Amino acid sequence: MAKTVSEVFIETLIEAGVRRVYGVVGDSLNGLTDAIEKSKEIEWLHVRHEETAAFAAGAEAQVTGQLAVCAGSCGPGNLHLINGLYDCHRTRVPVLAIAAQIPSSEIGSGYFQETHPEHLFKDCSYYCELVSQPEQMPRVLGIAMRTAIARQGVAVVIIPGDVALRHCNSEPLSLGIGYSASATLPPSAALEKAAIVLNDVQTVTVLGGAGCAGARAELLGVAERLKAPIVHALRGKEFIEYDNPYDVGMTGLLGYASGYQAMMNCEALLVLGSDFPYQQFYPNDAKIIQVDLRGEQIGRRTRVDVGLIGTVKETLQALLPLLDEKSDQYHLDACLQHYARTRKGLDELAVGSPGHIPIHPQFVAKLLDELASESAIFACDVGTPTIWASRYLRMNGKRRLLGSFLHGSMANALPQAIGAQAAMPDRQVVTLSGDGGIAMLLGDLLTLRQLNLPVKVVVFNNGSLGFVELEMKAAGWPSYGTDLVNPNFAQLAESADVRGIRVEAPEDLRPALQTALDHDGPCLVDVKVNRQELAMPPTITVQQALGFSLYMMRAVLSGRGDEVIDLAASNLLPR
Ligand SMILES: Cc1cc2nc3c(=O)[nH]c(=O)nc-3n(C[C@H](O)[C@H](O)[C@H](O)COP(=O)(O)OP(=O)(O)OC[C@H]3O[C@@H](n4cnc5c(N)ncnc54)[C@H](O)[C@@H]3O)c2cc1C
Ligand SMILES: Cc1ncc(C[n+]2csc(CCOP(=O)(O)OP(=O)(O)O)c2C)c(N)n1
Ligand SMILES: [Mg+2]
Repeated sequence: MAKTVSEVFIETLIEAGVRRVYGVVGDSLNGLTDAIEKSKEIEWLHVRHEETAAFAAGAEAQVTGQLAVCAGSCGPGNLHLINGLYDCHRTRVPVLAIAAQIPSSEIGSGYFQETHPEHLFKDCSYYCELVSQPEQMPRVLGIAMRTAIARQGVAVVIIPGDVALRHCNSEPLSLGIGYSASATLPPSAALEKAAIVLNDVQTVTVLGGAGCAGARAELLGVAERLKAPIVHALRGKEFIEYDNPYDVGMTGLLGYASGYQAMMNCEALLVLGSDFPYQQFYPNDAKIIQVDLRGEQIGRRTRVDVGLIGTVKETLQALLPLLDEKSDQYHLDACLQHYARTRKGLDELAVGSPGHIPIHPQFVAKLLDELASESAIFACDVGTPTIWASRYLRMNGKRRLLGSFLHGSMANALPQAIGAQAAMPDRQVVTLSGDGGIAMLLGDLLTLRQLNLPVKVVVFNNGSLGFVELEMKAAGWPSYGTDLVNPNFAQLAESADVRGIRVEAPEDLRPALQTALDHDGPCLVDVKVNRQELAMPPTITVQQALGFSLYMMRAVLSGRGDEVIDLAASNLLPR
């Protein structure tokens, strides 16, 4: 019997190694979900919001390195995918989105639920095409999957429900390409130019990013030769920070003073696989050499003296023999000492004394770091959880840290944890969730029970949209619209048959986190943390300092002196 378009579609996914599709069902998706149901080799992961489906697929792709798939029904169903797909696309992970469409004969009539996904998904995909007849499907699907893999991003296949149900004469096709990236080497003249710059100066600092994955030995080798401190951008943390004698921390608004100073005080900056976005944190006078696989990324954030289009590993292998060994390491030593002081300062903030409430959020992150497994996958929400994760979670080459670091969307952690846990059932998966973040896609807490995913959700319950509150203060505004009236999230979890633990006192935190991590199933720990915890940038501009005192004045003038006292007391609170 001839197969349907849906059957061939799903068989093609299976042939390409896809084992899961995240989504919410709908009439226009019936053909595809029916084909999934009949197949033993692929699962439908039923979530409660399509945005979750897209974030989950992105997380799966990030932890496995392989193509992941999400789906939404026509109109509102696939519209809901969009924010998550932006995140996947900007994070450069291979994700295929299936956007079901209204019946093909109705397109253009303003029919019920009609949208034009070709336009809507354009900005968050490399490929986005409508399948309007059965013969077209295998080729479009093949191109979509290859594009997602080869360009590392999102591809969208739009398919009307009626087309998915028609007969298809083709067999499932094989992609013919694998998942591993090719090595790229810059021309030797460019390498020589870079070597001349690096040999010519006394002090070099390396800024490393996510592009350093898999190039650890080469990175350390070059730092050793150049006596160069290594600063990392947030997405490079996973690969760069651990067991690294040249590590001087992160830079940026959430970064460390030591990372900032190491970059500002060098004569040459070697940027390796990083698209660190904040221009103000690049040095003005240093010579800059940038290595990036994608030529178009070079010079986007700062001017560049030598740009090398290449993969970090191979480029450094070729560059190393051209570099003279630096005889003096005063720059490295000074940066390392500064880092040790900064680190000590941060660690001193991450303590909790019995009886002293509210709990410092740093203490929660530090304990989680201590108690989580060697191969834990963490997902941190955008907001202050990103700060605590970047400062207190230690990576080791096995642990992973997921976030919405490039797109910066709230509510990413729980959906990403769903995808990571579904793809890696044997790993411990832990979220650092904001109370704002968890509430935004709260419906998918139910997914943990429904899909039996033993994710551990840790809520930093500060009763506010804290990160924005901090931004408002820095800019001189009194906080407005940032209050959150929260339920007891632990009780709420319990009502959804997810284990819930509420923690209000520092002495209860360790046992609570341990219980949660040991629990054989999903668990939510709701931790009441200090609202006014300052996370000041490593260097404060005059503008920001002015803004800050302005906040104090405005707060007093608007009769909110109590809040100012809170704010000041935070630094004095016993730890
Ligand atoms: C609330 C919030 C606050 C933040 N604050 C900070 C902060 O203070 N400090 C900070 O650092 N970040 C911060 N971030 C994250 C920031 O927005 C960026 O996402 C991050 O700095 C980018 O890190 P990256 O350069 O390592 O990764 P990416 O931006 O992903 O860049 C990686 C680069 O490497 C290239 N590449 C990939 N593979 C290879 C390869 N094999 N060889 C060569 N090149 C390769 C890519 O083309 C890309 O250009 C914050 C995010 C949030 C949400
Ligand atoms: C979808 C979305 N909406 C709004 C914002 C702006 N924003 C960034 S962080 C943040 C507050 C997050 O609050 P919460 O999750 O409670 O974390 P906290 O900072 O309080 O720890 C907001 C509103 C955003 N980044 N994404
Ligand atoms: Mg909050």
